[in-house]
Amino acid sequence: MSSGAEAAIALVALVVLGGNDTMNQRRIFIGDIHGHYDALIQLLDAIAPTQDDRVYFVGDLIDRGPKSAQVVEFIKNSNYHCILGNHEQMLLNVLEQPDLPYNFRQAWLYGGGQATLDSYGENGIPEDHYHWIKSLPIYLDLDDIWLVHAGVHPELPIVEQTTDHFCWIRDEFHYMKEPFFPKKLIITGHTITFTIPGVLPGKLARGEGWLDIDTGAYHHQSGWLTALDITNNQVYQVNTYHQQQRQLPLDEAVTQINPNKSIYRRMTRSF
Ligand SMILES: [Mn+2]
Repeated sequence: MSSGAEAAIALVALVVLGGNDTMNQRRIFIGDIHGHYDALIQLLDAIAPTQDDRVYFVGDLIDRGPKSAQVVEFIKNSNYHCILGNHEQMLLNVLEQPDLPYNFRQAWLYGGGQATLDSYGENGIPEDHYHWIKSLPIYLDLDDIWLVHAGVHPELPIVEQTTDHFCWIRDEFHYMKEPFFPKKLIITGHTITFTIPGVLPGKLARGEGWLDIDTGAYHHQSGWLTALDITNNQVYQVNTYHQQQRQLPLDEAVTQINPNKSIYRRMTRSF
């Protein structure tokens, strides 16, 4: 084949595929892991990311589950991307603020922090892990996708929003009537999907301009850890309780939230 013909075919392939993704390059998003290292490894075995794929974590690598230290060590040494979750934020607050009020310290320890400390053993959290966690961005703008742990405040410009908004928000975000970004999908973790009315354990949740992939890996009512291959609209899941694993199309794995239904409207706070 002439090089001119090859170039023409390559151009057609580019036009057909469009966007950021090519068939050889997947973008994969992984929900809150919460110390479930074994499930993470099982999930990555199922996905088998190549050097060309890009893998993103939504934060909350640590706390509650048994192997937070191993999860941090693994992701820190990979070429994957990760953003800050509220559990990493709590850990940083406890480590950095010796005068942090007692109840904040306790909130972290009882909210899963004790399991993280236990996973590090008597030597504690090594400095390189602390610096790596501290370096995590609070969001990633991937052009057509905006990755953030919890969401955004629907009524504030991005520049006025804080780490607390990005890491903690729930209802105001989930019951937005219109997408925050006209041309970006916001992908989050943080709120276990089945805590949103109408969503069953294991399902992803999708609303106006957002998609929540935290299916509650640590929670006894679910146990599902989720990865989303958004390039191919495939969902991979591993269960931390019975190690079951499954793969299904996104449309079958997601529950659509309708913010105009009364069941959702009554949960929206006024602000
Ligand atoms: Mn979480």
